[in-house]
Amino acid sequence: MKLYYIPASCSLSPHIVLNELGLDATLIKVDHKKHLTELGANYFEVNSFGYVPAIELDDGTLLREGPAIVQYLGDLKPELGLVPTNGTLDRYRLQEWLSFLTSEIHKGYIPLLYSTLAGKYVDTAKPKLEKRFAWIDEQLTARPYLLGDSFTVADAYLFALTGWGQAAWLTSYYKADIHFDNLHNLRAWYDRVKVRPAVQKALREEGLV
Ligand SMILES: N[C@@H](CCC(=O)N[C@@H](CS)C(=O)NCC(=O)O)C(=O)O
Repeated sequence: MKLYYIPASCSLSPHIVLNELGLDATLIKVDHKKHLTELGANYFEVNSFGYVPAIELDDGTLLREGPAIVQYLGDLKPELGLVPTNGTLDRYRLQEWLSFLTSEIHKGYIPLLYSTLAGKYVDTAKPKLEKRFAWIDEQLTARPYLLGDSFTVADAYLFALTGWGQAAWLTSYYKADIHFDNLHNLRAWYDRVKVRPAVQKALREEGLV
């Protein structure tokens, strides 16, 4: 299996999941400006949209979209509990989180990352995003992970996204300076997830630590 990734982007989520599962995958870095893989191939020929993550299975099948990819990976080793069993309410709860993260948080960042183009819209978009993070903070009051007592693929996705609000290179250049200083549950959750060996391995493999 291959994972196409851009360091520190949303593809960190399936990267963490691969490591949590102990799956052996070839990591292929993509240059986000030139859309060339590190092997020199045109990435648009892999994914015509040009974005990561994408995984290529051993038979050549390509799977796109982070929320689908992490569920596919989690289902390869259900015994590790990274995804609840298909068809259960918990599984729909996971999908509820993944949908929320992809549409409300991930895409909620876009005006901040393209703040020059977005102009005054940033003034609307940023408080919306902050409100959503505050809501996540509340959800974490009584539980250590998004779905309850154990880490799931939703935590891997949120970890990739929360990193954007804190990375100095993003916050200084863009208007993505979302701070979590007053969101104590989210801060504690972030620190808890960050020390996981699979997360540390992914950060090292992407050159982020
Ligand atoms: N709908 C996609 C969006 C993925 C996405 O936005 N990827 C960004 C990185 S976080 C990317 O590859 N941007 C480069 C580009 O679009 O050319 C998903 O959820 O997987």
